[in-house]
Amino acid sequence: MKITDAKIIITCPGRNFVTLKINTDQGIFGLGDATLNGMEKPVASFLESYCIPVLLGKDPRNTEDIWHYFYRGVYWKRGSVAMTALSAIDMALWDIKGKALNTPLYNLIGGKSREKVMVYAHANGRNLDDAIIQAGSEKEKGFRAIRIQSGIPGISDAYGVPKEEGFYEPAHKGLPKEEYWNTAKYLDYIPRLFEKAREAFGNEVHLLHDVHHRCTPIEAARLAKELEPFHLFWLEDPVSGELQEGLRLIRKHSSTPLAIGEVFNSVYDYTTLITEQLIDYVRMPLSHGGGISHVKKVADFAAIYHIQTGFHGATDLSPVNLAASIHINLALNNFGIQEYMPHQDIVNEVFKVNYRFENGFLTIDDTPGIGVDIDEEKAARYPYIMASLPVNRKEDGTMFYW
Ligand code: EZ4
Ligand code: CO
Repeated sequence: MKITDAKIIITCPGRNFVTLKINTDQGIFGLGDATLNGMEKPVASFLESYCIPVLLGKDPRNTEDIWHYFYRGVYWKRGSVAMTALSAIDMALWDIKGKALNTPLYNLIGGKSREKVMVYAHANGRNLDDAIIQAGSEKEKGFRAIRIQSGIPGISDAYGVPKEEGFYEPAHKGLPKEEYWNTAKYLDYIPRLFEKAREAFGNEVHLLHDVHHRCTPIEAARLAKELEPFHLFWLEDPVSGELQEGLRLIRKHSSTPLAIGEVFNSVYDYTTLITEQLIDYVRMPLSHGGGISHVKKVADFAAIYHIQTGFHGATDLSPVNLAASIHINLALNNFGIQEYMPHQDIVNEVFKVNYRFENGFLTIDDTPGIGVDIDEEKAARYPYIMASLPVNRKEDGTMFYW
């Protein structure tokens, strides 16, 4: 079997998605998600100008060797752009493998450890009361787990919290918007939000919260400690994960479970976090973390240290990534939870999906491979529109993590 050609499909049904389509001499094709929010074109360009020419003629069944070719073999390794490209290649090759063997992806990576995948919803409120209302409406839809974010009085933009009703979309059209942040106000507000949430919902639902890397380790330790009485399922990205040792400080002070890794792209971002058991959930998604070949290894490595998975799954990861995530979630023994925000209806006109949400869980059918298809004619109706994630400054103007 040989790779004969490959192409990039960029489409913007409400938001940009980049899809890699790899064709073979046996008429089988595979799809991979190459979307990196706000940096779609650099990934597409790297695939087109370097990866695709290198792939031509290779046997698509050799997923392990091809993965290492683009990771070990290249001199300029890693980075979000290159790893998103490699993720898309790996995903497409596993899709081909499943189709060639006439079996769904989960059968190639261990079979089913469960029939359905627990997911968590997003509730984003303009303020505390609104956040409780939004969380209540997610609960009504059947979700068993809800991430709650809220606007903070005195902070003009809280990341990802829309000012008006509508779809969640942290990226804005055009160049990056500058947002301003005040950690003291945030730290005062959030424990009250979760106190209210437990009053409203009792212990019936799992509650989650995302800090988006905006605390120092000691600030995060205070937050994790003050949230302890409300028994969060997890606190996400409490600090930037760049300094893995920083998590030791949070761990020393609190039993609130921690989740990290949506911006990671290699197992080497995780070695200290996993071996010292400094976190409880790995979040590095298939589409940014090296695809199925690599994320499966990270998940297995985490399992040895009693760490579970909770993969990133916001709407800027395409249906191809979500479907592939469901396959791996079905297979892994140490699956924890999957992030899930439904895509807009027009996204599901372009992508034909094979998964379904019901009562707080996602299921997938047994179509061979990943099981998602793309309608290229419909994709062409929605041309690329530049959009960027915001940058974050402290109130005095200092550039800050987001
Ligand atoms: O900020 O997907 O946990 N989920 C998140 C997401 C990410 C976006 C970035 O593109 O933090 O909302
Ligand atoms: Co996050």
